[in-house]
Amino acid sequence: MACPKFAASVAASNCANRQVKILHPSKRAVLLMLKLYYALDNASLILRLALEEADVAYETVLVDRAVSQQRSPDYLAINPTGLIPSLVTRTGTMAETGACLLWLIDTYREAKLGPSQADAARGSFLRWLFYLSNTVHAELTRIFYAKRLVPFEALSVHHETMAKHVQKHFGILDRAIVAEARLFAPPSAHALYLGPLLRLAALNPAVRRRWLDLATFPALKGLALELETRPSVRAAILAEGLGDTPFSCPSYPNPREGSAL
Ligand SMILES: N[C@@H](CCC(=O)N[C@@H](CS)C(=O)NCC(=O)O)C(=O)O
Repeated sequence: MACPKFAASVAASNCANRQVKILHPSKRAVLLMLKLYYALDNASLILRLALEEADVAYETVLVDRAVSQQRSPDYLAINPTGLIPSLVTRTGTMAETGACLLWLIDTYREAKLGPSQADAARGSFLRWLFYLSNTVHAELTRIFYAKRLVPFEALSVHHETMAKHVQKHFGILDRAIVAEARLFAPPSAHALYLGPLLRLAALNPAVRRRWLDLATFPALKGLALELETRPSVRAAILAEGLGDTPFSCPSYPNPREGSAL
């Protein structure tokens, strides 16, 4: 998720996925399979990993951020927040990464993305899922979108403050991975969420420098390395040009077609 600075980079895609024109809901034909609205190296990567883990048929629709397609009337009809990802299912259109993950967890039980409602670990699992979604992910985006949030002269202080916040969250998660290993072990949705968040954090400088040292968070680093051995990640690497170590030692994507900005 090479967020800032790469918005305008539209290279020839080696992406294996079919790209489909965004259609207004009223024009859509009956859906035969899940449809992921994505942009290369955006938060949609999290759902791509979950779909791959679930081994379910899905198609992808590129939301072309180079032309701000996420703000087009047709995309806003799918997701009024104008954010990526969105997921079209046979029971309706969804958005918000955490909500989509929860739906996938409960719909594709055999994928073991998370505990069932009957499992005693469900409460703790949900606690961390919501923390990832409403705190860690949300605060990370305040680093990427700093220019939308604060005036130019406040950027530096804003970056420093938010970087400290996110580092504190990663510290909490580093300890939780050790204390509640079963909840976080791949293919847990937590792992699928955390890998791409680590990538986002590593590739997006706060105060014009890389600010995240994964060596400081050994459990997170171990989780990233374990994740990278999974076929779901290999499939995502192929589709989005993420390089061999997309989470433990990320580099900017090739093709650099998308942006989280
Ligand atoms: N709360 C949303 C956040 C998703 C998000 O921030 N998506 C970014 C890409 S990583 C986006 O769509 N940005 C487009 C924009 O802000 O215009 C979720 O959990 O799905």
